[in-house]
Amino acid sequence: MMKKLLVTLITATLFTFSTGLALAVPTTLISQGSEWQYQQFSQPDLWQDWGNVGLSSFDWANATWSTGNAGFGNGNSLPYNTYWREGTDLALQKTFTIPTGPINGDLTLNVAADNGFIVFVNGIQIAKDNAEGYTSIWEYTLAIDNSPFLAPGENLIQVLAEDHGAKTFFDMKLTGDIPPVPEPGTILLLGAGLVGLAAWRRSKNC
Ligand SMILES: [Ca+2]
Ligand SMILES: [Ca+2]
Repeated sequence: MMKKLLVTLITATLFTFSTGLALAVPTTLISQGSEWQYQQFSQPDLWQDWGNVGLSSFDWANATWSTGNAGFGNGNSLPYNTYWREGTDLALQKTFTIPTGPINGDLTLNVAADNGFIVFVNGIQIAKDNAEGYTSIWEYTLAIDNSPFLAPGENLIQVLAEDHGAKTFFDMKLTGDIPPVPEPGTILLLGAGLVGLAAWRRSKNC
């Protein structure tokens, strides 16, 4: 009778716990319209040597940061929150928090950019593209392998955005499947289950 009860309790506990881990929920790590630190610049003009543009193309350490919400743009084709002057480029940075780890599978990066963008996370380049013509929400949908560069806690994202004339725009969104933090009740139940399991094994060995 006691053994049956323990086995039921352990089974229920492990099922609850594993179900909680498996049901990762779509989580927005960076949302559209987020607040960023940014600096506009025209030297160097990223477009002049786009193929070689990388993290070191901008002096991040000595930047003069302003704070503004995406989208960054001009004109009125896409509504924007922060003015980005034609013909200049943008450096942007912000931190985002991964509440638990690990993430299940790839992240999804959505970008709207006129004309080009490069994204770095924790110093590693994860995306780069450039196109003529205006952009749209979302012109780019990219699968980003999460494993090499992301960690639970605070992560740094940096972006170089390029314009080479007329209208400008930049905004992005980063989403992923994040396992929920187990509820305290689940942890207690798991603890009780493990204690029960230990007691049952002890009684079997006696
Ligand atoms: Ca430019
Ligand atoms: Ca443009």
